Amino acid sequence: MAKKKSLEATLHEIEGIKQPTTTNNSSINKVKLQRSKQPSEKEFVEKILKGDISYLSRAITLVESTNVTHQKKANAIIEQCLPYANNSIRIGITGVPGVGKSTFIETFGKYFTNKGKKVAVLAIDPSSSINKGSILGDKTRMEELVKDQNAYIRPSPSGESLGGVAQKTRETIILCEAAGFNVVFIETVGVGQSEIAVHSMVDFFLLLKLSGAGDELQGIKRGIIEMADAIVINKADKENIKSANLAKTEFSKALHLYPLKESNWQPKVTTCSAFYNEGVDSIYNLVEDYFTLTKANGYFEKQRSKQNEYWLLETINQQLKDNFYNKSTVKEALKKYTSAIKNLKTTPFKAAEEILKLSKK
Ligand SMILES: Nc1nc2c(ncn2[C@@H]2O[C@H](COP(=O)(O)OP(=O)(O)OP(=O)(O)O)[C@@H](O)[C@H]2O)c(=O)[nH]1
Ligand SMILES: [Mg+2]
Repeated sequence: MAKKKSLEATLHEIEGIKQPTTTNNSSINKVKLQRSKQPSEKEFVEKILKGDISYLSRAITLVESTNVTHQKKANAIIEQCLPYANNSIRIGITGVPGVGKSTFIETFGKYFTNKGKKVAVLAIDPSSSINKGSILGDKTRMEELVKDQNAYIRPSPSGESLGGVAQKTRETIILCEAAGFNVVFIETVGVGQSEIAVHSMVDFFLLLKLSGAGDELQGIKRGIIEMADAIVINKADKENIKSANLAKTEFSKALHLYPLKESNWQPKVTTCSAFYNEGVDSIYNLVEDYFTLTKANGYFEKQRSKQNEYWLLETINQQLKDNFYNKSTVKEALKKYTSAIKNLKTTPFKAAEEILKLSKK
């Protein structure tokens, strides 16, 4: 009985406090109405071109939406923004988790905003498609940039395939550029596939590394080194300085073994401490040199037009794949043939041939 009483006591709630009277109902309704009202395409475009961040964010949300009506609207907005885009430099930053990408962008980004540039930071996070997280969820690592009037940080969209996320990021670049952002950073975690996606949407590709004991070149994919316009050994501070300099020498030697790039740019190797802001100024100069060179020799334009071609084909591929795998007949056939393969009733090749026939139906 005593037990029952104490339970009752636990469940007993004291009377709540009254709502303060300072919030007036008509202003609440006004805010609600404004939130529910979807601006027209024209309104979106006008506001974005004026650099309105809240409209930019809402347009990006439309881009990221899987709702067909939203996507149609997003496409129309992007198309109208397109003539105003393209006027920026796009920089990709990659490296293993924890190498200091966000810290680097925070420090490096400030160099640009201090010179009056407007910086947008986007991310392609392959892990977000798996655990629906986001590498930029922790905006705390960009404390300064977050507060900067001239910076805009957008966490990566989640819950999609890498191809889908990459495409949305590319569309987001267009919107950011139309909104006047003239430096776009794209952060991606170094796991292979995502670098290729980022490389195909940026002008300059920067690989962040950590110096470690032993062979510096071990475990690095050749392809990623080939893509890099600069290799920066981060965390070159305190007791790490010596090993960072050693790593720099090793990478410089290694890079000289690669043929000269089509851009005519000799990739650079340098060290920095993003955290203590050491050596970051020379990376700023190096990036400037790169853009001076590639804009003068025509590579900048050429690469962008090649990237457009790539994205045309990539989008078609993605769409074809999605359409195919979303067919209920294909889903059923996949199930049926997977078990047939398991039971050694058919081969993967024969099964693929049969399933592919469904694409014509
Ligand atoms: N000593 C030192 N620490 C650093 C430096 N740069 C970053 N760090 C620290 O390294 C940790 C990871 O930094 P982040 O910038 O979050 O690394 P990241 O590459 O963005 O990590 P993910 O987004 O998780 O892939 C943080 O604790 C930073 O403070 C540096 O130059 N020197
Ligand atoms: Mg990060």
